[in-house]
Amino acid sequence: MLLTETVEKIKSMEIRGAGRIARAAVEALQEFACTLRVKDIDEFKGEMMKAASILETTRPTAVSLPNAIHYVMSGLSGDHEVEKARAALILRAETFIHDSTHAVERIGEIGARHIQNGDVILTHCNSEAALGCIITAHRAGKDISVIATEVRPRNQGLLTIRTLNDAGISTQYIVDSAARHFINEVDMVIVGADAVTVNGAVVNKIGTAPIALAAHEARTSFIVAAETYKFAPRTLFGELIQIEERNTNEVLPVPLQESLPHVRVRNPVFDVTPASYIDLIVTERGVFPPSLAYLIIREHLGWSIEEFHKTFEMDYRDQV
Ligand code: RUB
Repeated sequence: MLLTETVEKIKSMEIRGAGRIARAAVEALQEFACTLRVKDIDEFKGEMMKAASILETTRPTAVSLPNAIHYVMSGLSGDHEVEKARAALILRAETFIHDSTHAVERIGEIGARHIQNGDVILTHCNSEAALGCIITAHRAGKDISVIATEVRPRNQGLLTIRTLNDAGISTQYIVDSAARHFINEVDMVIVGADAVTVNGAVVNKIGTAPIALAAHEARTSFIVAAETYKFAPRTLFGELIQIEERNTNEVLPVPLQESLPHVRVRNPVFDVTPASYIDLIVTERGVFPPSLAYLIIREHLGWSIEEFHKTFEMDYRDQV
């Protein structure tokens, strides 16, 4: 079943990156809804909620995941007949996948306008939104080059350099700790986001914040490419973004760890870049300074303010 498979793939990071995680979860929910055989609407909603909860806990940081699940599950609220509820959910799933794919393309077009001929761009991790900006600028004929980091411990930089290589973009590959060394050769940093909080802070792959600090010190532009469904509505009500810590064997092999009993390995996967280090956030709805995060959460996530308060003060589970 796609649901079980998707849960495993997201947990193991075979499916990774905030946008891809959200689309995969929505596809799994859609397939689950299509194949679910139940006796009545209560059972249908109950089974869908269980599936949604399982998917939502696969990775804790990427806000695109609960936002996407919330959007799809909200389709269930009004209906009392199984087939109508099924159809509403499937329609929402299709809409999310379509809009999400379109959002990444649109971000690429808008972000590419900020890239000038001759620019050297540093990127960290593997973000389809950030790479979209770079590749669109290259396709528009701009002569650009990229510095891509390795991204310890999971080496997502390898995915990035393969994509850039396939696109024919001249790229330098560096270890994460070399970012400061090269920052004066860089015109612009472009990264993606797993979450944007109401105060405009950006949660992204561990190592993003020190790059932002180096860029700030060097007066180098720091741009975040993030779809509006990466903005975190619950931060408006005081909820903090949970920073995932993964298994320490990603950092040091277990036998080596065991041979060092006084050493505790830590493996946080994301960090928080403060709004003051971010010049612009490129979304599919346009370009915003991070100080306008509240506006995006309020007006561009697709809910009216009344629905917004109602839905985010409670869980979608309370509503369906
Ligand atoms: C991925 C990561 C990416 C964001 C944005 O971390 O930090 O920069 O998710 O990616 P991980 P996208 O590899 O741990 O999932 O723009 O593709 O949504």
